[in-house]
Amino acid sequence: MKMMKTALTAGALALVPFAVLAEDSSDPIVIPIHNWSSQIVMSNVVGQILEGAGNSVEYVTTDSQAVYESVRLGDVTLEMEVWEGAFGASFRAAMEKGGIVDVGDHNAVTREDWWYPMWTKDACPGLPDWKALNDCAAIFATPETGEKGRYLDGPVDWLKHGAERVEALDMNFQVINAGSAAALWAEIGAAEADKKPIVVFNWTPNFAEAVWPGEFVEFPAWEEGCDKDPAVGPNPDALYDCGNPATGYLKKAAWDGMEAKWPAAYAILEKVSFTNPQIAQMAKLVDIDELEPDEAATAWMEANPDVWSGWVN
Ligand code: TMO
Repeated sequence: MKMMKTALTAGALALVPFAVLAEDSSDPIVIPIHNWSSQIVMSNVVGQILEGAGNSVEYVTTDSQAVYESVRLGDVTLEMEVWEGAFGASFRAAMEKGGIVDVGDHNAVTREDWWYPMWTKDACPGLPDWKALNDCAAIFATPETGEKGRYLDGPVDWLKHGAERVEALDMNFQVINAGSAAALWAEIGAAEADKKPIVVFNWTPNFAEAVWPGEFVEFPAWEEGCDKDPAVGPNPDALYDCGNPATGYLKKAAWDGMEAKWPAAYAILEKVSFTNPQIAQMAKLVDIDELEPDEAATAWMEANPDVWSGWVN
């Protein structure tokens, strides 16, 4: 936008529609950061793209559910990873209240659910069926969970409703929440040497799929309303008696004032779209290669200029 202004004479300017001339505010675009690596790196990639386009950017660490209220109120400007399974409910609730816009889908298909590394299947051959998993509960028992199988769920703010699902499907499992994503990877890594059967929360796209072949547990298929209407799903009296969406979306969202305040940045955000392999690669740069998120973003951009340069021009 700035370049266009200096390149045009005053006479030509008068002919250009106002909207084209509107310049982005110099106020910082506030980008929220959460607690899994692809989101952190992707947010830094988009932040660096916007800085390259002349915007000012600020990062804030926020709760991954409360962020939808923050976007709606304009306290943060956008959200780069709206995962249908974990955040669909909070996103829909914010959309109903107003103030947040759906800025479109990444070219990605997501899944988040109970998952096991493939060696677990040797000890429980009926997998991936959830009933077979339940029949094998004893092989997942630990001192911490007594007779019950241990399921290591994600950090609480991902609101996976693991305990409600165990209750709704009458499963012989106890749900433990991991303190961080790193605790999930540590659990898988520790089980690997002895090929100990484990079941943990995991998702795709993620770096983990390239490191540990595995499968998602097949629960009763997700149906719209499974988290709102007890009648939906196999247990007529319970919510959360379904798996998460097996082919979920990954959306971008923004404060509905963003387009007017930062029109050029908003136009870039509309074009941004990452694929499953690109997102898995962003996570790998942090979780395997141990780069800092801002370094990972820079490295990713240097390796993939053809992916993002077209979004800026
Ligand atoms: C929200 N997450 C991708 C960690 O499932």
